Amino acid sequence: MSKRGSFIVVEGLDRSGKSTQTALLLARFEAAGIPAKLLKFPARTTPIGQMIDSYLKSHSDLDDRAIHLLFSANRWELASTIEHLLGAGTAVICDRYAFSGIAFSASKGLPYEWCRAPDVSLPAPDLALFLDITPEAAKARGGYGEERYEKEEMQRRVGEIFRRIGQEISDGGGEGEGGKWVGIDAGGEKDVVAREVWAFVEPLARGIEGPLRRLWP
Ligand code: Z5A
Ligand code: MG
Repeated sequence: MSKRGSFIVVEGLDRSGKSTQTALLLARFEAAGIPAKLLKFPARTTPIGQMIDSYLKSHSDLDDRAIHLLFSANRWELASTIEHLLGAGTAVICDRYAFSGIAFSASKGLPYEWCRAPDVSLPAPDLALFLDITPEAAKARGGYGEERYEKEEMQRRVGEIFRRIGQEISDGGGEGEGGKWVGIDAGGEKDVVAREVWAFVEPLARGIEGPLRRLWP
């Protein structure tokens, strides 16, 4: 039986190096001759993504629940693309995913379970890598940008919720939930972090025999 592609998600706080590491990871796959595709959420170019982009840049305002549902809808827009790629044997690397959706909205005070609900039954990653960095170290990488969530106190609350998500996935054994969750010290040099990332990804890189799981069945 031919293997499906592996689904790898990279999460983390602002400036933890997600975009840097997902790009390096894609290059690793390409160097190894393994077909892979890099996706990023929010996917800002779709119709829903454009509304999210405008909100993040504070060009428009939206109710907290409305923007949460748009972030989730943005993932659903691409869910069938993810499934087709994986089914065709292509690995999917994702720069942020549903865990960001929960962490950011719950940090604003929305109920955790409510935040999870719209993402139920999205494709579940086989591996979620959480790039762990202190807000202070993240800030030292050039300070926070201009977008609306890039504030130290918000980032601190988001970090706490990410850790709760990771704990729940680990407690549940990962099976049938969010795949396996691994925390990585993202405070080191780029190539050091990249080597650690690859050490976790490499065993899955050439594909997976089992079926694709769903988030939070
Ligand atoms: N959001 C949400 O609320 N709900 C959702 O469902 C989703 C997202 C999916 C935009 O996300 C916002 O959307 C985000 C969460 C919310 N709000 N915040 N914060 P985004 O992904 O588009 O934007 P971002 O989180 O602000 O990502 P970023 O700034 O692009 O950070 P990054 O990708 O993690 O870092 P980077 O670009 O790879 O690196 C940042 C800088 O550090 C850069 O200059 C690098 O060269 C440097 N860097 C990277 N790694 C290192 C190391 N190891 N050492 C030194 N310097 C480094
Ligand atoms: Mg980024």
